[in-house]
Amino acid sequence: MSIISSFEEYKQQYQQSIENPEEFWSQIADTFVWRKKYDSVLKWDFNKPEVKWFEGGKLNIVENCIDRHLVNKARQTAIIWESNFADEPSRHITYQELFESVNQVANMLRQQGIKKGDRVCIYLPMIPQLAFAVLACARIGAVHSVVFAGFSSGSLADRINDSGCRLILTSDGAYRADKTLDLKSIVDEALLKCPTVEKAIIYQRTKGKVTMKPNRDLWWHEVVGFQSKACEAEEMDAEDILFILYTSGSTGKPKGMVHTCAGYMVYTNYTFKTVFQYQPNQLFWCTADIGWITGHSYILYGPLSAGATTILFEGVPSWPDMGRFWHVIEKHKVNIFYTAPTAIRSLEQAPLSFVNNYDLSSLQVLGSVGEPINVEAWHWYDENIGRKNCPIVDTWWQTETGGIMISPIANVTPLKPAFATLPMPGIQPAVMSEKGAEIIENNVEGRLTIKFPWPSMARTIYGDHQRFRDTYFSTFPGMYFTGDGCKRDEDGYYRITGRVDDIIIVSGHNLGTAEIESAIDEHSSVCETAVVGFPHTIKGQGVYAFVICYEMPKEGETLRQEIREIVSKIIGPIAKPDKIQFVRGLPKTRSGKIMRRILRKIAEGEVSSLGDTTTLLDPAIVEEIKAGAL
Ligand code: 7RM
Repeated sequence: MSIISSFEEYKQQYQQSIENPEEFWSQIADTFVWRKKYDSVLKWDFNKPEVKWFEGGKLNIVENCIDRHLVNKARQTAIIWESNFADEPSRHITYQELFESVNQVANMLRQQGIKKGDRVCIYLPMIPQLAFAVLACARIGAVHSVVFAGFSSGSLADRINDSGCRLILTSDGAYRADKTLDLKSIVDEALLKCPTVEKAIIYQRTKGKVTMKPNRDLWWHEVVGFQSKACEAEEMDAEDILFILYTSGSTGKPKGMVHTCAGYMVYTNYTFKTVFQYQPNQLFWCTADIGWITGHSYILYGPLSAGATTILFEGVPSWPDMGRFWHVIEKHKVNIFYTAPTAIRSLEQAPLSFVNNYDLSSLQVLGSVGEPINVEAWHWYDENIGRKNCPIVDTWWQTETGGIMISPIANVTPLKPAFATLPMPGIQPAVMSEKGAEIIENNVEGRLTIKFPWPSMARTIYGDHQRFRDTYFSTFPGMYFTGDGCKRDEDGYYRITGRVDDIIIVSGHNLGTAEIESAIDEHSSVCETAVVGFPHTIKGQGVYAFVICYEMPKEGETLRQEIREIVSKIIGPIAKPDKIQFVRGLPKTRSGKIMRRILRKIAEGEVSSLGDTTTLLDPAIVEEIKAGAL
């Protein structure tokens, strides 16, 4: 499969991928190491739903991520680890070293009785051992379930129990900016409620005091260090489970999304190389945590299967100061930088000197993921970080999709700020009306579905296939429903407007909250906004905006008036916020997404029943917003 180097080529390849998907994907699959070649490329039935890619094929994803690179790249750096502490030396881990470290952990797991198919929970900070642990599981065919090391003991216990993990890999503590989090005590509390966990392996990161439970807890350095550096990889079927990753559901019970070996490998590798136009010897940095799908796919599996050098960053963007990202880019000469709008908007609040102190000239491509990026933040990123010299790939995808679905291809797709632009080859989006009919024309708006399978789609929800079907395949029978709303403009470009449960209907007009937010963000005093609907006696629903300003306004009325005018100008008078509350922060999930469910309750005046707020980044901010509600 030739790489795409012009927009013409993209269009041609897209066409081919739709006309003959099996031929298209088998050409890409043939670039990997298979122990046995697959018998069929694709079998599918979205009504069940059942999807099988590369059935009959046998492989191990770690042989593709590490072993095959040892011939030419044994001494090339696979992972650069950058500490939470700017003055702690970074670690350069070569492919050879990665191979040996992964094998030692894999041998330890086998010694503890972990076999193919067993579930292993990984609850570790962003340290090299997290990467070793993930790949070690994959090497022996154990199913990894990474839980972001910031979740509470209750959330951790729920996830462990849902998939029946037999073992957990964790650490004494985690550093987060100037704080230390006692991971081990969180694990201890969780494990009181987790009967399936037989062993806990503890890595020493913070050297804090921990209590070790006899017969259950083992120190990492005591059980890993002496292991052999060679380890036979398990032979896996293409459709064997590679991992489970939990994503929050609307009901509160997290969904264990199941990803399988071959399809996930093929698609994350393909999209990594295509979207970012990755070239050998470039340095790639994705700032996500490995606890999220973005980290799984674009810190580990995508870059490593491509033989790239990937950065693993333990720290936060704002500490020791707001220049940390830019410092790391200068220090390592990062070429491709992939981050989230929430990070961009928070760094935008700092004086520009934090950016301008650093030499960012190594940057060639910028990426964005996680939320719609508003036009204003897009321009800030383009001008101040990319110096108008780097394409921005606004990549739309989900935990469920495994890899990037709709996105520009760097230096190939003509960009439009805030548009995820066009589908990747092989991806067939459809815009659906509320009544369930596909809208064929352009210049439309509706619900985003995908009508044909792609290799890295989730196969089920662990232990609950019925819920998988109900959530994703029943709204529009025979199609995968993303839960997102979108617009398709006159050029066929997609703009994701947010979750459809984030749509407000004002006097019969459908308004996407993201669109209103983007308009409000255009005001020069506004840093970030969250918009929700609230019951309105005349209009049905009214628009309630929670607004963060660079500086808290002393007298809000003038600013409120200006904000209303901007919205009126950009979208129309219908979208003007009825209520504008200035806040210092917004309730966010730990991956940086606004929890509109909570804001909606506040806007509705139902403050007594906010539901579960334990997965919030900063629960205190909710109290503050409640107190100031209009
Ligand atoms: C990768 C990831 C998925 C949801 C998705 C969207 C939103 C993600 C974009 C975006 C607009 C984007 N997985 N989303 N990327 N919206 N533009 N480029 O974030 O499972 O955690 O979230 O995130 O609503 O459905 S996720």
